[in-house]
Amino acid sequence: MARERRTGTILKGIGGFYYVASGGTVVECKAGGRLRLGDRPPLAGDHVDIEISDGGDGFIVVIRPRKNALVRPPVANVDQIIIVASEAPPVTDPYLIDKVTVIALQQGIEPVIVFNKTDLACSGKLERAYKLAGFPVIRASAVTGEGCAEIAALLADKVTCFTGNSGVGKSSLLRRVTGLDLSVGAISGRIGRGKNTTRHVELLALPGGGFAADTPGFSSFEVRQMERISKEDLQHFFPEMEPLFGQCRFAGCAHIKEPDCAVRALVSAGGMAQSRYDSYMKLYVELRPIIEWE
Ligand SMILES: Nc1nc2c(ncn2[C@@H]2O[C@H](COP(=O)(O)OP(=O)(O)OP(=O)(O)O)[C@@H](O)[C@H]2O)c(=O)[nH]1
Ligand SMILES: [Mg+2]
Ligand SMILES: [Zn+2]
Repeated sequence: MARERRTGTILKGIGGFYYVASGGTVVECKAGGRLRLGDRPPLAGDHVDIEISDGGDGFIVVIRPRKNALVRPPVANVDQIIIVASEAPPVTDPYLIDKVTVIALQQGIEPVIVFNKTDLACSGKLERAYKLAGFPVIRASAVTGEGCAEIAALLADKVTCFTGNSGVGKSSLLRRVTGLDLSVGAISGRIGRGKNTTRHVELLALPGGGFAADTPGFSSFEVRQMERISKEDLQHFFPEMEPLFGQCRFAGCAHIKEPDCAVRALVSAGGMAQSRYDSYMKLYVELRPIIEWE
């Protein structure tokens, strides 16, 4: 029956069809019955085996094991998340950056923080906070092109999600870096819709290899993702705390108000940004305790 069997990467799923990048083309596929009805439906970013029938119809027959999967935006096999932030309006709330870095690290995804709109504002304050934490930081401007070569180099052969509060310049940067016309998109013409909708993820096949998703704002990183993290695990997703483990007076120190806490001493000494520590405390209160009554 099958004319041809191939492998590929799902760019987008919409209305029961999946658009699979395979060998330089995009094949419109349906999911085989078992996959469609299973509790793990195909996601953008999935590596799949497809079969193309004599009539030219594509079917996804196998989803390869995922190295990770984000809930919202729904995308699998993500290598890095580029968090776009800005000190010019709309100014980014550092708590939102910290929430995304925690989710990324928990999923084994490398976070990169890009401070955009440096042509308008760039105090360097937030930049220092993230350098202290050990994250890669890039200064950029979609207007002057600052940082764009660096971002382009990061994208090659990887799957990257761009996130950040609305208006921060995600689409502008992606357009400048890749040269792609994002308002049209590689496959949206075929689907017959205009711009990306916020409810769907579309991976763009990049001219230099790799894929990128222009995901909607931070709000799309739903709390559901955080539910898998316990209070006690949270400290492991703040890399600047790591060297201090075992140095607090109490073995089970939560680094909140215990005496002789090495983490709080680090914050006082300027080795951890106050904004990062504030985020830790805020998240600590929000997360569930490690004891679960299930
Ligand atoms: N001055 C300046 N303006 C920028 C820069 N980057 C983007 N802008 C402007 O900021 C506005 C928002 O940019 P977008 O690229 O649409 O922002 P976005 O993050 O994609 O926003 P959403 O799609 O709503 O999440 C536009 O008017 C851009 O022209 C920059 O580096 N410098
Ligand atoms: Mg946008
Ligand atoms: Zn402590």
